[in-house]
Amino acid sequence: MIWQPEFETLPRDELEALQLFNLKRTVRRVYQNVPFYRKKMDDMGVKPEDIRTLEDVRHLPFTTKDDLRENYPYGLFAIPMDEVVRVHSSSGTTGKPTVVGYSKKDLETWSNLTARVLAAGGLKKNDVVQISFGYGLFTGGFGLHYGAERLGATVIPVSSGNTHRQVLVMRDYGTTALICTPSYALHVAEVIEEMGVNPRDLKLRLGMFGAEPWTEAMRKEIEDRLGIDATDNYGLSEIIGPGVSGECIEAKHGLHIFEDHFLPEIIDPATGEPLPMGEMGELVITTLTKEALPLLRYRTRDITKLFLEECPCRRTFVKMEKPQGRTDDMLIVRGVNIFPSQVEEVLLSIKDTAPHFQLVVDRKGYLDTLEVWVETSEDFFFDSMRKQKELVDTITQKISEVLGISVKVKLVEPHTIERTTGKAKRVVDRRELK
Ligand code: DLL
Repeated sequence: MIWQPEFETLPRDELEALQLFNLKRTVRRVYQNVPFYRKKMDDMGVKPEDIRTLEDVRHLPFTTKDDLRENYPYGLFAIPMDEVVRVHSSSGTTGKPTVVGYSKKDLETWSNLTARVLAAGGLKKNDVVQISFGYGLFTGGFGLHYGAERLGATVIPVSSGNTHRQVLVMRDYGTTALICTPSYALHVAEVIEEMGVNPRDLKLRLGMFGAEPWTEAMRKEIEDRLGIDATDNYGLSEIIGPGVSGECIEAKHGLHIFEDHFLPEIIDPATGEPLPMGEMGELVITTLTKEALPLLRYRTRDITKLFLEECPCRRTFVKMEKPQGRTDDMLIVRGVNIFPSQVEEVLLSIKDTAPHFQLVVDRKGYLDTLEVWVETSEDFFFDSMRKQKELVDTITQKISEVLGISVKVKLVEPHTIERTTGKAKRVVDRRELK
């Protein structure tokens, strides 16, 4: 099903005319209302009137996560706070996450966009949807919740965690569609087997997964073990949350970007130069309709490519390949974004540790684990076991608090963490995306 066929199947020329109209409007709006953008554009000598074609987007300034942090919390908002009806936030470095805002109309748009994702993944009005993304500041839970409701499905807002209960809910409430991260879906499959629940007692038929990278092999495994059709969807808080792009169940090949709301570009991450269609590079997005937090050329740091192909689903939107990597050191562990610099800041605040550490990410079964290996200072290492345990406890508590997920801390002897001549190797990622 296509949720908004009047937009999703627009002929390309009409779509581009709509994009240009909204691009001009967005540029005018940020120039007038957001001092940050006015200054950036003035410095570059660009005026809103200079935007005459879609290609002119390349004359506009980029926006980065750091820009959002520097203007924390509300500095880039383009409407007065009394028109902001919701905020969400994404993890960032210590103390300064990225805060994003929505107007009433933005929430309306967002519900339609996540309804599009779900409809593209095969969801129908008579489905029972179990939303196992976290509800709260993270955009996953609420974002997809409103889309599922908008579509008219029955929503179970179970949120994340307690897998045993998730399985019971799934069986007893007759869940037909599961919404979470792909790694969690595999974990759910595992727990279903452990609990001895007969898959035939479940009504599950669909899964819409996102918020982290996954592969075709993982899709196949999820589909086989849960007996469902699984589709991928992508988004990021800064742009809106989930609802930026989604796969259609007909092709399961590339994620249609909702181009009537987002103008995508692919750039060379090193030079910032735009790359032609089909080349791999960093995805950059300009929002076309956002009111509270419109962003010009937001650098997602996600690596992908764009391609246009006639799709059996009839959508005319450009597709992006499943994103597989990032240009920065951000890690996604159990769906939570983590920067090594967050750990560094914590360690720097604790006595007796050396500023040498490594994050070791692995996968036990289907769940990500995060170990933090920390070197102690020379004089500390030979101290008592009791003192070592105290130190481990302090570090564990502080890091878990800052990252928002549980970690295991291991103390290692001074000078055991590999030193490199260039960039420190802060991350050892042993997860194999099969
Ligand atoms: O993860 C929004 C979301 C929620 C998307 C639920 C889909 C479903 P953030 O926490 O801001 O927002 O993280 C955004 O996660 O820049 C990518 O690196 C990564 N990411 C999101 N979806 C995918 C995906 C949400 N389908 C960051 N494949 C993005 C690969 C993804 N990576």
